[in-house]
Amino acid sequence: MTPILQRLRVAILFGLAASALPAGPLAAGEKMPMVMDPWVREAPPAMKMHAAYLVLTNPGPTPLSLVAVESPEYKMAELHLSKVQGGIATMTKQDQITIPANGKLVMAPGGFHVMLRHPKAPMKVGATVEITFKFADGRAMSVDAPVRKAAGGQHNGMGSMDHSKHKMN
Ligand SMILES: [Cu+2]
Repeated sequence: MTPILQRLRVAILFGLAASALPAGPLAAGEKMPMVMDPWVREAPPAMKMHAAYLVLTNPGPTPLSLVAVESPEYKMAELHLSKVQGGIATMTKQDQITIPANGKLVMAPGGFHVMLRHPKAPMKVGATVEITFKFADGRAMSVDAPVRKAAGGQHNGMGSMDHSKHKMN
């Protein structure tokens, strides 16, 4: 990536982070978690599951427990973790994911992701998906994630697993 593109990308990341508005009560001195670079991977129209990826940072001094996700564009949303076991890609629903104090949770192809199920309308590149994150302490925050194609070169790689071949457990 050229330096100019790199700077542009950083500016875009900051713009997206700023759009993550807190939706719950916030105690004095507490800092809201931030979502950076959210995106939803475009899938063939027949596929009724889409994965969303992003980085969630916890700037606070206590661990944060992410317990649920929702999206008005989908009938269902779940927290998932992809793994490869014995050469088979599997993904499992996570009841909660802990984000360490002053740490971050990276949701990326091949690992944690938001599993969006049953889109209410076709989701193509250019569409926007609203995702709400709910935490165990009652706080919630929403972000807008654009639908994008998978990054170049990842199409057949381990990092970009095809959810239609996943075994659910
Ligand atoms: Cu999944």
